[in-house]
Amino acid sequence: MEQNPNWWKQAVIYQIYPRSFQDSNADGYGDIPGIISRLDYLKTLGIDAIWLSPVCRSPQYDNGYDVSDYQDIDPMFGTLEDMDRLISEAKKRDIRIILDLVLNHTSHEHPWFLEAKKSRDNPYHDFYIWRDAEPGERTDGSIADFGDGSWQWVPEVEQFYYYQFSVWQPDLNWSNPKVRQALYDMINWWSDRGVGGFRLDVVDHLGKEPFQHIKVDGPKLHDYIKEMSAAAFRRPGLVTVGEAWSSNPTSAKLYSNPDGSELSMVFQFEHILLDKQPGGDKWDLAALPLRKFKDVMCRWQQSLHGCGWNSLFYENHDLPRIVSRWGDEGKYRVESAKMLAILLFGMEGTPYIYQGQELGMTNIHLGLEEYNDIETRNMIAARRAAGYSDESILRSAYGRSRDNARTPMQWSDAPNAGFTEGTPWLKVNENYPEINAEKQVDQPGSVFECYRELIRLRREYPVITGGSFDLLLEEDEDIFAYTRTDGAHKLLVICNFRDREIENPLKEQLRNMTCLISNYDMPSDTLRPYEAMMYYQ
Ligand code: TEU
Repeated sequence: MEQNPNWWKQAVIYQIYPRSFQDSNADGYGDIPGIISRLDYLKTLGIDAIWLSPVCRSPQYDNGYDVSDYQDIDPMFGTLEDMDRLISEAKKRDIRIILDLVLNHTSHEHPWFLEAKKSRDNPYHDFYIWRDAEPGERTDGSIADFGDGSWQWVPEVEQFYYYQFSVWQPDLNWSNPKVRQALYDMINWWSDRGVGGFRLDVVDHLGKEPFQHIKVDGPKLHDYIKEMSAAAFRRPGLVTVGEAWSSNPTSAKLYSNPDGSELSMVFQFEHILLDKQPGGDKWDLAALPLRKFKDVMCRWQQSLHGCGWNSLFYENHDLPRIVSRWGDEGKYRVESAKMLAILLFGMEGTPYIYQGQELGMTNIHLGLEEYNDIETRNMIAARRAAGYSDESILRSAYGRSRDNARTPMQWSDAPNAGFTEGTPWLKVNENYPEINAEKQVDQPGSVFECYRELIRLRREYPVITGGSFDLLLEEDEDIFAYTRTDGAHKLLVICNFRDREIENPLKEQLRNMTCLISNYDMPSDTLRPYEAMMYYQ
């Protein structure tokens, strides 16, 4: 694999949220030695690379997406030596480590910011984005809202700094070449340590123009990415994936241009944004409109074929559990978790599995006071102030809170699911005696074994990597079916999204094909609840 610079086109990437994966020192937080102790589990699953959510030093206001030292490990997770050991232990198992780079902003405790706010002529002042007070504007330190994005007053310099996420995450000034160079140097320092790739947090925000109210897709964005790529991403085999909520197939072709001038691929979120009320935000829940979902996936598959590259995912540390979201977390949990997996793994692109997805882990019911995530807490406060009932707020949090993904990994039926011998930082889902890794590894019929087999199939059948995509049964309200075709072979995937038995309009077509994987034991002419099949010829 080392020889092939595009290894990531056949690869499957596994995301670890370190604070929730495996605790090794009983402090209730997952850590790097804990990850090392679970590498053999990941090898059994068959993944090629691990995307590690941020482990750099951070005051953890946004769980590490607020970095105070890019070149050190947060003591919560271990030391730089632990990180070096993780890289080498993973390498022994042919697994690469992908670091999460938060380049849009730093923590307010980063030394650059501590310097920047000392005086207007400090050499680091220009590392951030400042504006003077307007005449008559309150300057007592309160948060001022300035249209798009927000500004926070700093008395020492009598100016506001700009931030797009929390007030503890001041935005870096990307128009300053010194900022960009400092970041590129840092990236190269990590590559020299043996890191195999990078996930770029909110990459579409890097070209922001706060004074023109532009947050994403700024005019200089792609120039910056090209410059960064030339300065830091041209190492053989390095994989890069940008998080780009605003991307569309046109911009994704730039980001993932096969000439390698920008990134390997981006995460796009068009499918993720479908199940909400029109005009509402992510907390205003709605069912998944299946036909729209099919259209969106089909458009991305076809638009990037041959001229870009997709990443394939449903879950990450910001999103709810997919089986609770688009499947059935009750009676048909196993069937629907596998159906969703089969659907995604037949597509063109690089699949990502978020920790616990391979077990069919579900959302968690927390009390309103138990939510930990900053985004959820802000929502609860805002909706209470706006008069929403606690019941409706809870429903939104259950459906969409980022904490759903952040509950500890369920390893076994031991106390705290085998995650920690201390008190976990966030509650373990109480379904862990039922849903855990120990119960699933090597157990025929488990969700884990389904993912393991899907990973194996991607390696064995080139049509999955390279075939062109065609949607079948476009108008069907219940079935998602498609083919992948290359010169020699055809793959056909058919999935029933409903919890009831329905006709299988493709049954004749399947007669001459071989079944590679399905989620029911015995064949049937109908499609049973959440039935999914992948056929080949
Ligand atoms: O997320 C970017 C982002 O836009 C999120 O705020 C997203 O809208 C939200 O989580 C959806 O629920 C990235 C990281 O993935 C996230 O964890 C960080 O909080 C954020 O950037 C700031 O760094």
